[in-house]
Amino acid sequence: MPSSALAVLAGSLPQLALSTDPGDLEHYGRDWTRRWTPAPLAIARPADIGEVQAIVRWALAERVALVPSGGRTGLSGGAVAAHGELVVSFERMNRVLDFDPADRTLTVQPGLPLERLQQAAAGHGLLYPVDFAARGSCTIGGNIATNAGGIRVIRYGNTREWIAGVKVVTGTGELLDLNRGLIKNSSGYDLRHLMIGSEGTLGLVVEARVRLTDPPPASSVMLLALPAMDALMQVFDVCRRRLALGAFEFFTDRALHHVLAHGAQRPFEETAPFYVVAEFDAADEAQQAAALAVFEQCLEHGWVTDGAISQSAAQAAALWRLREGITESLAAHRPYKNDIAVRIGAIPAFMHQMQAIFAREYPAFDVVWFGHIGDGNLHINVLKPADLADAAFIEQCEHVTRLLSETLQACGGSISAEHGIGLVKKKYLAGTRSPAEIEVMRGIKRVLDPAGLLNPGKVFDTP
Ligand code: 2HG
Ligand code: ZN
Repeated sequence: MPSSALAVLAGSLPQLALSTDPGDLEHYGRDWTRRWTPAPLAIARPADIGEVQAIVRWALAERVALVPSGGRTGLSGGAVAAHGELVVSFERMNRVLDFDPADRTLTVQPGLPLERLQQAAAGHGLLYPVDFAARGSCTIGGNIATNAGGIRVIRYGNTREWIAGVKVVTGTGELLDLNRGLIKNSSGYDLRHLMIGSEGTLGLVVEARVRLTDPPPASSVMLLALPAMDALMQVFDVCRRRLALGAFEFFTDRALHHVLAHGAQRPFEETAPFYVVAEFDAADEAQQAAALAVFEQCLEHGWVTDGAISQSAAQAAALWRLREGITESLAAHRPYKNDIAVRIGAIPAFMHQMQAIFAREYPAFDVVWFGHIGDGNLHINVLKPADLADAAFIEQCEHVTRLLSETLQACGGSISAEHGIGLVKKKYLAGTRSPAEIEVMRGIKRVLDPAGLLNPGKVFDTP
């Protein structure tokens, strides 16, 4: 890369705090995937929208690719900079700009961590309801880029539902102010929704107006032990009918094994192949009694063999830790991750098919299933056996992912539910999106980023 180009940028925008420090290049050049060696050109930390536009114009003139960077907690390589790109970190654009009480919206900068956004909403007596374990590190800009989902999608939907407006800088340096907080706006294409989930390939999110809602009702958490996979759907059905569910998550005994080994407390002695964590409204005695009745009904039918219901916020947090601690407990094993979506009705057949494939192809793999049963989003983490070389492991996992992709294609599922395509899943995009769809996506990319400078190589390859 021409270091002269960097000198041009540093000369025209000295306030960018450009860094080429090797520690910074390493730190900002990767996300939570650990497969690529970070090799960015430099790190820029713009402080406002004008600086972001100036960076894009410089990138156009100098033909330098840009990688937007939030909390880099992504699991698909969407924030990886491994080919001399300029990383545009939004960590200095991390403020809440405005609260609008009439519209119940917060206007925020992209580098604001999700947890701080949630706290800001709570400070106004309201709720920003999108939530997941990486809340302390991930940022709202990254959440928008991947249309992040998480643990409360069954009640509140994905990030998309909560973005009332977004400002983006496109690959031509143009600033688009999309939807401006309107609830109804039937004036042509909703470009806001095109930007949400585009993984930084169409525009850089430089500001967002997020919608808030009423604070959550008092809730309790139930942990259930299930003797068989098919019971998952039966338990979900009865919970959905009889409780006001806020979350319905599951994990397997392998996930519990790792999370306990990582320091979590065993909730009860009974062991089982599957576990459910269900959060439900428990604001009054009737709702609490309904939860007990559901538990008893599940026991009677043999769908559940043991369980616990939280009696305090601390107990609820301890039960949630069993589910939310899974990713961290697996990290040291360098898992190969899959984040798939199927229609809820297709879950049992899909799980049976995939379990048969793993048993046939790689019976020695430690395969850890968990995720968001209530919205059809399953995480399948495959752990690297100690005696298998990295390259061989990836090759074997990619073989399984091809079979996974075929299985998904057959049932109309998706190779990415909430983590994005990034670098990790782009080989399999064609199993989820038709050639005609991908061609439309390429056309949109050409309009908004004609020079192909925005996060190139993510989602699909561009010339
Ligand atoms: C979760 O649901 C996250 O906990 C991470 O989406 C999933 O680590 C994973 O595979
Ligand atoms: Zn998830």
